[in-house]
Amino acid sequence: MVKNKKAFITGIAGQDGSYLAEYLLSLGYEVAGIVRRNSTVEHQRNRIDEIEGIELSYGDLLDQSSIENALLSFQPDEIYNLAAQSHVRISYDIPQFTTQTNALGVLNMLEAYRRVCPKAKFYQASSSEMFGSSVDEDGYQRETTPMTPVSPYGCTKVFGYNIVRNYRNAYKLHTNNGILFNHESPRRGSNFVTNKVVKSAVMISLGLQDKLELGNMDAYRDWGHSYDYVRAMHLILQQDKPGDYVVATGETRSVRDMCEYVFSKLKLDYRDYVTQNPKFIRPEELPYLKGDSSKIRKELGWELTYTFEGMMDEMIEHWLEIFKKEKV
Ligand code: F7E
Repeated sequence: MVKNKKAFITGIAGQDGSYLAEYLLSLGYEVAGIVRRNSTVEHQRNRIDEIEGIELSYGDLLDQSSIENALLSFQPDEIYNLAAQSHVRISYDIPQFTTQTNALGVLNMLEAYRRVCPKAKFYQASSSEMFGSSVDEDGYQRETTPMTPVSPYGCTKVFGYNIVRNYRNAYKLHTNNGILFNHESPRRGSNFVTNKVVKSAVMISLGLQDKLELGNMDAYRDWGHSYDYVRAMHLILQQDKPGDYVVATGETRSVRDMCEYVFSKLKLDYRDYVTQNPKFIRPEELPYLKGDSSKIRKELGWELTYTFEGMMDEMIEHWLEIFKKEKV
């Protein structure tokens, strides 16, 4: 009998962790993950409550013993390190925690992996935020674009990216970086801009809210769907040789364009409802992202299944269903 592959996921209760767990279970994997202890148990596992067959234990990237114990007992073939303090603006409020988790946490994961199960393959959730203010002359960011991060979050992710490459070369480990551009879904936290806009626009359309306050509406982002991006993570770990891959749609839109699309879908004009609040403006902004994902498309055959419009429509439907039920 063929043995099922085993995948270990940190950040399994997050947007990407939940899609990845579902996807790997559908491929016949055994899936385990760690979650952090939280005083409100009820909301902690919302995204994975309905998914059957995940083996969960308490753990934290900053608690080396918890990672080693989990890896020792599960003995994974693949490790996906998705756990992070992932909010860029909040990384200014809690820069030290962000650095401990996103930088030192990656090192802790690599050390535990190297000691306990070095034959496994390792995926690190690296980010387009690492490029910061760098853009190639043709208007894209790609694997070779210099990294000049413009946020504490971006700086921590550059450390994670580099230490993953260092462990690959120094210890001949199968460590990989997915450099993922923004990716969204109905499971995105509603303090990220896409889901904040969709949730508020739906509430406004149903008479449940009057206005929406945003920060910089002239920032451009390359927005894909989390489901497509977790398939990329899995593809990256199916290769014989480790590597680093940009995952992006290659399209860019401003926050303003995104608002216009969402509000007009709900037969509203965003200019009647959206105002700017300096509270949401970042001390230093990353103005423009557009990724060139030719490498993963050519080498690994990765393809998108969602368009931007399809993804936003799915998010609108999600919130309409929730708030219409609440109204009844
Ligand atoms: O902001 C602008 C904001 O918080 C997008 C994370 O997954 O992607 C994400 O980071 C843009 C920025 O995502 C509001 O200034 C305007 O320009 O949705 P966001 P992000 O910062 O790009 C990267 C790739 C990651 O790795 C991160 O983990 O929207 N914006 N007004 C706003 N943003 C928020 N959150 N709230 C506003 O009111």
